[in-house]
Amino acid sequence: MYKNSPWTRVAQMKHVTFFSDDLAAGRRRGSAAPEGYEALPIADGNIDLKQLFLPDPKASQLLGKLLAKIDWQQDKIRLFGKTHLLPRLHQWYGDEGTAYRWSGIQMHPRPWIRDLMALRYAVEQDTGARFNCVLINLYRDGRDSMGWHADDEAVLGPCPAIASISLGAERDLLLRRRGALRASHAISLRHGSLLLMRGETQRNWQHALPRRKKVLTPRINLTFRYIEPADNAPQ
Ligand SMILES: O=C(O)CCC(=O)C(=O)O
Ligand SMILES: [Mn+2]
Repeated sequence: MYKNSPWTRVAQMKHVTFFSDDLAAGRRRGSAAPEGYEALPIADGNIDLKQLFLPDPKASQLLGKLLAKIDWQQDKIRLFGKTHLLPRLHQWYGDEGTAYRWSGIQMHPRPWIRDLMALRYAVEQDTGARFNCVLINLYRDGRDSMGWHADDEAVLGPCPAIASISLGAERDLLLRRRGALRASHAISLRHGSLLLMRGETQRNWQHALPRRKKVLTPRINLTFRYIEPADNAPQ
């Protein structure tokens, strides 16, 4: 059933528990995946994947341009009274009024560059969702990572659509039901893929990008989001 599917890995990964009732519950999911996307059978959320959103050579050209053009920054966060460098670099682009704050880091949007604007329109066309900002992460190699979290900041609204594009090294994205200690799905995110999280996904699930020491090459991930612009926000 899962032959040639990105979800195959779930069954193969020993530390992963696959709740078979997710499949049954998956039938209760809300709206269907956009055309050309494969829906991950999770309960109480919608995660859809298009493996070849950007086929090569487009994906590789974009990877090269972003690696060179983005003014990457490495921020620090405070955890349990200690300051740590984030294990990745990042940058934030968006329309005016889309400042974003998470884990104590305030990001002001840089004005769109042409390649990112073109990508934004392509993503909007393909998914049917609207986006006005993007967080771009650079994982320099498999030692860089992102911890468990949900993209559930209030400015994103209660059921945000988040479009996540991966370029470069293939990495695993883990998903776990909120509160559960173990991952219950792993998705292998390939070069040029687009993963769309929507509906109640952020409310019910967390995701993480774990270290993978064998990965020696960089990966860029872009998550397009929609924030109600600050000027129009209710007081
Ligand atoms: O790199 C990824 O695939 C995940 C990125 C992510 O979760 C985020 O930027 O919030
Ligand atoms: Mn996230």
